[in-house]
This record gives sequence, C-alpha cells and structure tokens, in this order.
Amino acid sequence: EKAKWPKETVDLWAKLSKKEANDIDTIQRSIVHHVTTTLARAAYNMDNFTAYQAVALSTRDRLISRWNETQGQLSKADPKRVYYLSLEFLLGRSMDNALLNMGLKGTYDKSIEKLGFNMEDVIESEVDAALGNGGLGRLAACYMDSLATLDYPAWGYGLRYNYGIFQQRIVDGYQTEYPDYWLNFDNPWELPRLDISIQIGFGGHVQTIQDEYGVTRHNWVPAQSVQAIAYDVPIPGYDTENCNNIRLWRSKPTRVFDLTSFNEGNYEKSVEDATNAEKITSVLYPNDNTMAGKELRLKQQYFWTAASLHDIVRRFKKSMREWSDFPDQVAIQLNDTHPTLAIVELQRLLVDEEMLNWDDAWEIVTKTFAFTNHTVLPEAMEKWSVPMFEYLLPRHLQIIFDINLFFLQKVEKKVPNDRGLLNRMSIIEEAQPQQIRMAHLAVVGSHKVNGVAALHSSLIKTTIFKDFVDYYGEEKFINKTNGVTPRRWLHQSNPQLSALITETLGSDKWLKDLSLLKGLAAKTGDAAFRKKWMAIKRANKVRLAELIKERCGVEVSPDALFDVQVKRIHEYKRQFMNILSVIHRYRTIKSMTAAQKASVQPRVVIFGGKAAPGYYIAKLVIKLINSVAAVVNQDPAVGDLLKVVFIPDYNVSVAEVIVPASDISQHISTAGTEASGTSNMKFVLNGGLIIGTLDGANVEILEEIGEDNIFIFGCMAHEVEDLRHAQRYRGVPMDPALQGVISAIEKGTFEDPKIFQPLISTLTVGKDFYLISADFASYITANQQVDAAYKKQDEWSKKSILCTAHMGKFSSDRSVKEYAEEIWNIKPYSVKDEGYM
Ligand code: CRA
Repeated sequence: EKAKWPKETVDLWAKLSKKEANDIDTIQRSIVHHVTTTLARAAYNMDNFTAYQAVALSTRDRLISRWNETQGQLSKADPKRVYYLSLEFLLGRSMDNALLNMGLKGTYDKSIEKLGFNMEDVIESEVDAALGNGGLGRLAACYMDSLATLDYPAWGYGLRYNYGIFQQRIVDGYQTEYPDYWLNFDNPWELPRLDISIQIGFGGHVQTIQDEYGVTRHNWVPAQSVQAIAYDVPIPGYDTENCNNIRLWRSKPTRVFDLTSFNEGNYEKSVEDATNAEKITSVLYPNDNTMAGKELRLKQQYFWTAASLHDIVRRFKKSMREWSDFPDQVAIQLNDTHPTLAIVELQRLLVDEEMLNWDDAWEIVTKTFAFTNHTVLPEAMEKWSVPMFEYLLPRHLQIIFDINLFFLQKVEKKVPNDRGLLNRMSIIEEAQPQQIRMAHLAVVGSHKVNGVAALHSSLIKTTIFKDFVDYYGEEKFINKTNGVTPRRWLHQSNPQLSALITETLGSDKWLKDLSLLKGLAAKTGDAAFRKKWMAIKRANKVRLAELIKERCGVEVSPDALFDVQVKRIHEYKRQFMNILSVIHRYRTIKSMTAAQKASVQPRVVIFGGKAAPGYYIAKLVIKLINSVAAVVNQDPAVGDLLKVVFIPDYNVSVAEVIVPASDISQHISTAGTEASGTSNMKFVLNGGLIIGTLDGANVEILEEIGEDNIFIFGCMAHEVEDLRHAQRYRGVPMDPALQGVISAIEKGTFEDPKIFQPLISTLTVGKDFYLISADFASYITANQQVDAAYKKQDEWSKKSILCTAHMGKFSSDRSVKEYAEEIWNIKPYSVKDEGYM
C-alpha cells in the first residue's frame, strides 16, 4: 500500500514519526498531556496515584516505540528466535525498571519533582504484576530482562490471569487469602492486541480418513472452541534499544452467546458457556512445587501452548521456508513440564494439518524443544489421568500413545527383554486409572534437558532421569545454574550501593558484566570504604524497620542483626526449624543472668512468604511464627535482644526492600530438596551473608565466595537417604535441645498447644522426613557462629564486601548466554536506533 503513496505522503509520515527528544521539557509536556487528556484530570485534583498513571503512560509511549522498532527490524531480518514458554512470569512493578533500563530515570525524577511530586512516592502507587508463585516465575522474569539486555531475539509466552497470586493477610496469626485483582485499574504495561485472536478447540472426537494416496489421516473435530486474545508486554533491555515481548493469552468465548441456546430461550446456558470460556485464564494456580491435578489447569496448559504454537508457526510460515528449516529458525524452551503439551501440539500440526510424515515431523519437534526441570519433589511431578485427558484432548492422547510406542520400541531394541525398564521409562504409568507422566514426555520430546544448579542437575541424572541418561547418553542432560538480574536486584533495589560500586570501579560497566564486581575485593582493607559500605546497609535496614513498623506494628532496632527468611512456606524449606531455633534462643535468653545478657547479640528474626491455600501444615507454621512473635516481642526479660516478625503479603516489591537490608539470610532446606534457590543469590549480591545447607545453588555460592564468608551446616544430599532410613528403622532419639523446645510449646508457652500438635507430630521419631532433628544441633551452632562473627563488625564488613565481589557468576546474563550458546543456538541481533517512533 505504502508504495502507492505519493512522495509527500511518505515524507510526511517519516517527519511525524520521528522520535521525540527526551529532555525535561518534552517529558513534562507528555506527563501533563496524559494528566489532562488520557486521565481527564487537572493539577488541582491530582494525587500520587494519578501522578503514577501519567508517568506510567508517558513511559509506556517511549517503551512502545522501542518495542515497535525492535519487532519491525526483527521481522525484516528474521533471525532464529527463542520462545520461552512459562506459565508464570513474576514481573513485579514495571515503571522504575523500565525507566532505568531505558536510561530515562534521572530525567523523569527531575521532571516530576518540578511538577510537585516525588518519584519514590509515585512508584509506590504501582501494583505488582504477580503472575507467578515464586522462584520459577521470578526466574522467567529475570531471564526476560537478560535476553533483552543481551539483544537476543526472544519472546516469552504465558497466560494473562485476571487474578495473580492471592494477597495474604494475617488474621489472629493465621494466613487468610484475598483475591489479587490486579487489573482493577488499567494496566499501562500491556498492549491489547485485539486483532490477534486464535481459535482453540477442546473435546470432541477424532475422524480417521484415507487421503487420496491411501494414507490414513486423523482429523480432530473439537466439540467446543474458545478464543485466545493476545496481550503484549514490552520488556526493555538495559542500555540497548532492544525491547523484547512477552505475549500473554486471554481466553474469551468464541461468540458471546451460543445462538442456538439463546434463540431457544435458554439464556442462562448461553451465558454459562461464555463464562466457562473466560474461566480458563481467570486465575493462577497458587501451588508452588505441588501438582493439584485439576481439569481447569490442564485446560490452561493446552489453551496456552496451542495458542503460542499457532502463533510461532504462523510467523515461521511467513518466511516461506521448508519445514525442515523450522529448528534453524525456532527454539522453544519449556519452563518445567507445564508446557509439555506443546511437543504434542507441534507433532499434531505437522502430521495432521501440514501432512508431514511422522518421522520427519518428530525430528523437527525434538530439534526444536528443550526442557528445564526445576524440582525433584515427587509431589510436584505432573501427571494427568488418561480418561480426563482423553475427554479434553482425544487426538493428543492418540499422539502421546504413538510417541510412547515408538519410543519404547527403540528402548526394547537397545535393551531387550527388560519389562521393568520399559515400565519405568514409559510415558504412561500403569495405575488405576493410567497416568501420563509429563516429565517423561518432556525428556523424550526434547534435545536437551537441564537442571537449575550443579547439584540439582547431577541429582536428576541419578534419580528421576537415571534410565533416560543410560539410554540417551550423558550429553543430553546438562546444567544451567540459575541467575538473577543485577539491574533489578541491585541497581534498582539498592541504588546507594549501586552508586558506590560504580564510583569505586570507575564505571557502571559491571551492570552488564557482573564479573567486574571482583574489583571490589581489593577494597576490603580500606577502612573508609568499609564505613561507606556499612552505612548503606544501615540505611537499608532503617527503611526495612519502617516497613516492619507499618506492616507488623513492631518497633525493631536497625542496630540489631537482621536475620531474614523470606520464601514460599514449605516443609522442605524448613521455616519450622528456623522458628524452633528462635524458641531455643528465647529460652536461652530467659535463663540468663543480667551479666550474661549483656553479651548477647541482639537479633531481629524476619519471616515472610505465602503458603498454598490448601497446605495445612505450612499454614500452621505461619501461625506458630506469629504466636511466638506475640510472646517474645512483649517479654520485658528479652527486650531488644530478640524480636520476631512475620511480614504479611511477601511479593516482589516487598522483596526489593527486604533483600538490601539483610545481614544474614536463611537458605536451610534439607539437602537435595531445593533445586537451586535464587533469593540466596540476591541477598549475597547485596552484601548479605547467608546461613545454609549444602543444597541447590548454595553449593556454588560457597565455591565462589569461600567458606569464610558463608555459614554452612547440616547433612549432605548423599547422606539423606541413610539418615531417613536410620531414623525410621533404628529409632534415632530426638536432639535434646529440640526436645526442650517442643516441651515448651507443649506446655503452652505460645497459645493453646493443641493448635500445634499436628505440626509437632511431623517431628516424631521415624516421621521427620525433612530431618529437622538430625540437623538441629549443627543449625544452632551455625547460628552461634553468626552471632560471634557479627560482633566483629570490621571483619563482618570485609565478608560482606567479598560476598558482593564474588557474585559475578550469578547474573542471569551468564545463565542466558549459556542457554543461547549451548541449547538454543541463537545469536544477538542489535536493533539500530533509526530515530523513529
Ligand atoms: N519452586 C525450585 O524449587 C528454583 C526455582 C527456579 C523451583 C527453586 O529451587 O530456584 O524453581 N521449582 O529454578 C519449581 O517451581 C516446579 O518446580 C521453585 O520455584
């Protein structure tokens, strides 16, 4: 069309779509423009929230022009792209991050200050985008930041839930859940693409037909269909023009009303069908590391993978390439087993709709997909019951059975006459009813399988995927240690420390090459530097103390040692062990003379985290923490020597305040249970020391920062099995200190002991699955070492600096680069700033 335009029209477009300048005057105009037009407000009736909206809209304009430019240039160049399929993207707030990444933060600060507002207050008006449960979803967000920063052509695909992770309030010490309707006010960080709509089928039956060459073809005739509508979320890179995309799908009814029912006067039924369609993307499942097995969850997974694949295939087809080129243009990463149906859907599209033969299609599929495993916990392994699956996806079930048949035939050929092996490796578990093992399907349909930390990746090779390693060989099973983005988790959340690092290193290059932090190690001998370093930590603690006052009503001293455990509440993460040790500490202090108390290191123990709404024991742990806090915090015999707080509604934006303020944080899972952990990396990056077990990424953090700068305790992963066995069959007695603590609870020191009985019985001999009793003594000792070390403030400050200095490895830039080079085979493509909107 454009070609037909006269030159003056073309020139006019070019002139008018020139990018606006980013000077203060232009930015102020754009903000005021949004206040007076988009928001229909005026200076005299504006609050911080309106200011936030206007600044957000002005930021969004700039974001979208970069996004548009990036996507336009990428369409033309058409390099190989990676698609990151994740049911969760835990993005948190966007505005501060977008301004920092685009290099506009300083200008916006000044612009709004002159307009009578303060950026820090304005930022607080933004609600978190909380479309994730914890580590897995936040990892996806960090990876998107790094992919954009490193100029990799990458898209995320996910679901646009109407309700994110629930909001947690504490009532009488108990967790209560409230819906997170985050879209209550318009979401400026998304671009509704109402023009992009895809039909997704469910149910129905499969027609078998002979085509004109006598080949049997299968044709799925779904009974229902829903529409997938695209919402695009721009992800700007740091210090680059590149701006990637996360496409989130929303479900809508195909036609608003089922016209037949409507015309027959059955209005209710016609509305019900519409509601059922909308339900698919209504809510995020609030389980972390556990599988609920609900039909609606399976619908979400198919809806999302089918829409995403349709989109990916459509983009590929525009290039008019051969199907065999598909894996040279497209890499798809499966973030856990949640998107495994994408493997089946691509096989179906290629065989049923594109008429490829099975083997050619399967080769394309397996070259395209790679799979990340995030857990070894049995309760998290996804399985779907065959009857339920068949009802929703009859053709996909046939394809899974065929994939399994051909796979098992090959296994049988390689290892003849081993029924046990076939049973163990089969994608179908022979239970009543049969179950589809999604992890096996993901392994069989991918060319690479990775774990998320060195220990985890080696564990999966000897446990859940052992037979597959024997069959495929070692090369298919690799490690990609997790990472976190230093932009959000240091530069944005700890601006003072970021500034000190930049000043010390002489440039801000470390923000894109985190290994440069090692330059800080030379400064440990510089007393003036140490003083600045610790003053920043203290300022961050003051800020956290204010948040604690506001949210918990408890006054804490920023001079005490801040001890933090914030993460999902889970038995394997052992918050229970932490609070039991706090009770031990409380009892010890109570038994002291005044003279003895004088040498006690004051400590504030800070907890935070959500429990899955159906996880009874985890919710009791929250109750116990709050009951202990209530007693300890008002005990005059203890005073400031010990305070305990539970910060409600832990989320990304709260983490941004907590992480920079910790002196010590706790990563104390039973060895072999935490795949990686990522908050451990964030704390150490901010000069916080950690106490932890030899689990997940703690092992590699220890390797990097050295044993003098970390407090390690407890049993090792290879010992766990024997310990459990000994406990069960040889009746190992409970640790005496722990016994004392339990007696105190049972005597009613903290509310009615009946409440906590179910919790305590998880510790009775033979049942203590997470080995709290086995690790308790060494845990107490490690905590005493923390106290002693913290008293030597000079030494502590050196440790703190060395922690930050040696965190280079844990940038998500490093992780993403490894994925790109060793799994996806993609190259950076840098967008040129052509000066257009
Ligand atoms: N719950 C692991 O438990 C890991 C993250 C990201 C988890 C964490 O140790 O850091 O993934 N596993 O790799 C998971 O979600 C389904 O499994 C997590 O966040």
